[in-house]
Amino acid sequence: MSLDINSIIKEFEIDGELIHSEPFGCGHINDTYAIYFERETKPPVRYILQRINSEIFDVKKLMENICLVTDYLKERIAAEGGDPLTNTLTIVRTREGRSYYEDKDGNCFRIYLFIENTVSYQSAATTTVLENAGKAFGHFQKLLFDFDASKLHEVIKDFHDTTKRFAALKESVEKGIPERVEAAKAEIDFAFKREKYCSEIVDRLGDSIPLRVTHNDTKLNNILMNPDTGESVCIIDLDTIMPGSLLYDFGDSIRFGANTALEDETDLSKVNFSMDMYRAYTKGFMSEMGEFMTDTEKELIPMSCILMTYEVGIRFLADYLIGDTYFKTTHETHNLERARNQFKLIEDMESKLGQMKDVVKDYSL
Ligand code: ADP
Ligand code: GN1
Ligand code: MG
Repeated sequence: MSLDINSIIKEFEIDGELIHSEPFGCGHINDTYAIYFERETKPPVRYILQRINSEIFDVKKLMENICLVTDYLKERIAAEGGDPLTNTLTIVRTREGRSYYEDKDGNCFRIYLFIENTVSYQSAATTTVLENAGKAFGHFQKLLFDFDASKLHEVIKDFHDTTKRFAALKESVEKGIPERVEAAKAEIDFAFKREKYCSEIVDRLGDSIPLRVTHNDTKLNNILMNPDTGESVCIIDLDTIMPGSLLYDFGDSIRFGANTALEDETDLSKVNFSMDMYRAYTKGFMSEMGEFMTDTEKELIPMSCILMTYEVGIRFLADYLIGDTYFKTTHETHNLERARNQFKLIEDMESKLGQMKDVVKDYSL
């Protein structure tokens, strides 16, 4: 979809003339653009403009969550001596003081300050980056420790309820495009054989696994990092902040960051689970959150990595079967390839589960 960016930006509290805009980043959900404005001082100032995916999100509720959380984080960040303008997202308001603008066709747009001098990694970078990513998400959990979870809307219902995700897969197998169901026989079989994983976290949530405020989409490319030091500057993509389990965040980071290849790599010989990356992330995360975690949470860390990889894998697979309605794709088999990639990673993790448990013990002291 091509956007009339000029007519969108005039709704927002931004001065100066728009001189350039370009699609930006590699997200699977929103349409993201960098937009550049001329200023008296050089270079031009840029912002992030996003068309929020209103097919999957209730935008009003989502933006209420983001406003509440970023306001809270800004206070906490200032109190610990950080910079509230770069260490969390800043929403640019509309001229009417709203956090987003909805056009006459129901398209919803928001603008964030662009956080400069940062990179977002698309695949496993170095152990230093992974250790810092672990620290960053652990610290993020810590900052939100006392945030009242009841204030937040559940923006996507049952987002990490793997049992319901499995039920959705089954339905896609029954009602999906027959040729695609046929083409994905081996992957469907792989997923069905592992149904037992589904209940590992969700059945204990709110019981031996505390309900916390979690990010729920902790891909490495949802952290902006300092390219020189590899340290985290800002955690972004706050769309899915909701009550959840710390294990969701841990497992999701590992499924992306400890993969030796990109998430859509089709040469599966390149897709392996890196113990070094896993160790580095565990070290960083536990240095921030270890003392606050329950024994059950610690015990389930390795399983959470398998589980979150499984959950995303079956989501890619289900989306392929029903004709790619959710994740952005560039070609017909894209979601199937992504599912295969995740399943290869699961096999590798399954063979290393014992070692993964030992690593958690190393950092639990
Ligand atoms: P999606 O939900 O589609 O993944 P994101 O909010 O993660 O969308 O944004 C997509 C990409 O845009 C990010 O991975 C990052 O590279 C970039 N990005 C998003 N927000 C900012 C920001 N405030 N400053 C700089 N880059 C950003
Ligand atoms: C989506 O928005 P993005 O690209 O960071 C998805 C995650 C998946 C991920 C798989 C709201 O993340 O749940 O794990 O793709 N986000 C949503 O790459 O569904
Ligand atoms: Mg993202």
